[in-house]
Amino acid sequence: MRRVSGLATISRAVPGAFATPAAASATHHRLVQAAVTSASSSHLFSQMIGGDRSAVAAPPAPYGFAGTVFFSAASSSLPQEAPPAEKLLPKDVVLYQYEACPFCNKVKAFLDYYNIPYKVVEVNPINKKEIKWSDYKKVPILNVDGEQMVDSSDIINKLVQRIDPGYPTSDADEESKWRGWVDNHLVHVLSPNIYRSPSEALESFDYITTHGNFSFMERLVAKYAGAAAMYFVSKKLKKKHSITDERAALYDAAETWVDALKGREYLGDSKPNLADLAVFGVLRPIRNLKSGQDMVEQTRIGGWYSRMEGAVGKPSAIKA
Ligand SMILES: N[C@@H](CCC(=O)N[C@@H](CS)C(=O)NCC(=O)O)C(=O)O
Repeated sequence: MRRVSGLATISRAVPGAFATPAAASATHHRLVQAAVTSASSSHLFSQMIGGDRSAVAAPPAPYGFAGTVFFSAASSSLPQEAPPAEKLLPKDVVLYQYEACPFCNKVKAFLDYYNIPYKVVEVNPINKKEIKWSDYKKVPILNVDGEQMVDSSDIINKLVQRIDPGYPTSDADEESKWRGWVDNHLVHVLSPNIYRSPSEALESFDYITTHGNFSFMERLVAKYAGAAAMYFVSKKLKKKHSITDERAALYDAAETWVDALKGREYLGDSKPNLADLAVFGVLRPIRNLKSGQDMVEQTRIGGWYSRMEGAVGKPSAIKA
């Protein structure tokens, strides 16, 4: 059972700490994106590896992405501002992850959107040998030029300040509030949904074991034992988070998010902000599961989700 619970990667919905808010203006975002695009095309096009990794259909391991950001786009920045100082560019970014982990996908949505090149190490959830070197026993772990960063929201907070020191920060703004909602509410709705019934639990574990780092035998055992275990665990999680009807809670969360957009393309207005990236990131692993399909069919979230897919792009990565 200990081993099985180690496989239940999606069920670990631990709220993250928050710090970086951001009422980043559309202008600010445009500047960031412009710099990213120019930097990425000039430095890193050669590293681009194509790869469609839409949730279930994705190939087993990581892909990476190419690009690079880094510059200081302070509020006074002009579009023709010089590119970021070379010293701000991360040279080596490695993400230790589970492919189906919502927190890891949140970090990846950020890296992909900002075209930060990264390598991915798929961690075996049973023995975790790939992260034996670290005292932190969860994923994601991001190594940025040798510095270990942990906890998805903290990672994003640190990265955004590093690549874009002018990014507005405040604990009290709309962006911060919705990032908190992702970690404190949305993630808790996911597990009860993807393990709702025996068939959905099996579908989820088929995805997890197909895309995760398992040995042949682990994969066989985990698919069925994991699905069975998580079916029961999800009922406990439901209770713990006071969820009575898990699908209703998922639809409600999706509608709540659409309401938060107030008719805007993104929460960040004409460009996604960190809250858009967080919601998109945690939903991406479930999008092609039955729960994600139901969510898109039964709520108004589909339009925004498709825009996010376009804005973030298809993740591709370099396997470390
Ligand atoms: N607050 C953390 C939560 C991370 C987390 O709970 N990750 C899960 C995977 S989704 C994990 O590593 N659980 C421990 C395990 O699998 O043994 C974050 O936002 O990064």
